[in-house]
Amino acid sequence: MSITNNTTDVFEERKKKLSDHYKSIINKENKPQNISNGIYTKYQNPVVTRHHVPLEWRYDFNPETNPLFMERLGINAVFNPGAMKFDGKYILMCRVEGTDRKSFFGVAESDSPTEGFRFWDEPVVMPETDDPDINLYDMRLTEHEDGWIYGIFCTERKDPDADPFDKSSAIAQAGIARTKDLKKWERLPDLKTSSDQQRNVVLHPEFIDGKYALYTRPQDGFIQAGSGGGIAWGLTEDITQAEVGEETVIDERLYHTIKEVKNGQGPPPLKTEEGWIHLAHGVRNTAAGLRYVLYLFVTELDKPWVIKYAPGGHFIAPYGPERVGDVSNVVFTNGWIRDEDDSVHIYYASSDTRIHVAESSIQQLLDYAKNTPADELRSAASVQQRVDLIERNKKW
Ligand code: M1P
Repeated sequence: MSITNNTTDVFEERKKKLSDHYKSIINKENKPQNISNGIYTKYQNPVVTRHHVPLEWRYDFNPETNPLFMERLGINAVFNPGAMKFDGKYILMCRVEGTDRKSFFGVAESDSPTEGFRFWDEPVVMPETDDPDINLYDMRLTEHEDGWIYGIFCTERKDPDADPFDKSSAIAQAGIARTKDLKKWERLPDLKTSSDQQRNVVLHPEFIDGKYALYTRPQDGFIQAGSGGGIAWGLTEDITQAEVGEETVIDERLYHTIKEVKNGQGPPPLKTEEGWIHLAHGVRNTAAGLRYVLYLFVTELDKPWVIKYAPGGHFIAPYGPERVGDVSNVVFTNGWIRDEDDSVHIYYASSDTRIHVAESSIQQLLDYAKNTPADELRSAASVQQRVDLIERNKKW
């Protein structure tokens, strides 16, 4: 098809072709991968990609103003979703990134946890504070026992103290909003902490001593943790004027581990009889740049800030095609959904580009947490763990 054709034909042909492609994407079946490690099963196809974004969000459908049916507002990537079950549907609060690099939130919904996700008709219109966000992303959804659904996300603004020629330095802080229906949002003031930079802030779903509890991630720099020690914990009396005075590191970054450079809490933790299951990301540096993997740990039921089980190594890492994308060698999560039958669907993004799902259960996650040896921080100790396993296996 050439643009020298009759423009009415071009418009109709292009619209049909793109609509057919969109339909094929959203109706694509998704099957579990054949081989799994028994801890979780990854699915074959991504569950949401930039191609899932409705054409109405991208194209001008008026033949007079867009005779060639050209894209007007492109989408670069869809990743890092918050997740929850709402009205019986699986909901992904996706980070949608336009070609202008600005992220915003869009809800994708399905009857199934692993396929059939479709965006709602319009993206989320998030109110701004007096200090407008330049970019916002990575919402964690928490159904709090106070009755609200909270969305805590990163709000990014230019560093006001940056040198005039420095067009990159930014300040990241935690934006807070709440809703009852995921459509109408009440924006609350941003979280106040003493940290220069805050990303990966997550609201704990229950009150602790009558206070709201937050997982934070203090950092000195936008990229570098500096003196920031890891995932921290803090309390605030009033979520409508949220302020955390003291941040206590509960899961520190450590030399020669998967969380050496930095880490961050993923979704809100899942409550079980044996404690709270947490999923987080850990970052290390390599000659090819930062590598982001996911890891899991469990905290005490009555003290969610105290670690009970810390299995060594990564839980999910980027492999195969997941390794390639806008920010390669990254997996990141901020959403999972636990069902009534205790199945757990973990939504993770690869390389800041698309969203995948891995299926597990509370039973599998607890078994993994309790029976995977901790990282003993030396090669010789790791070899001994493996030799012990081989030795025990000789009896079988
Ligand atoms: O690019 C990888 C990830 O980088 C950031 O995570 P962190 O704050 O731990 O460095 C986030 O911006 C995240 O969105 C992104 O996926």
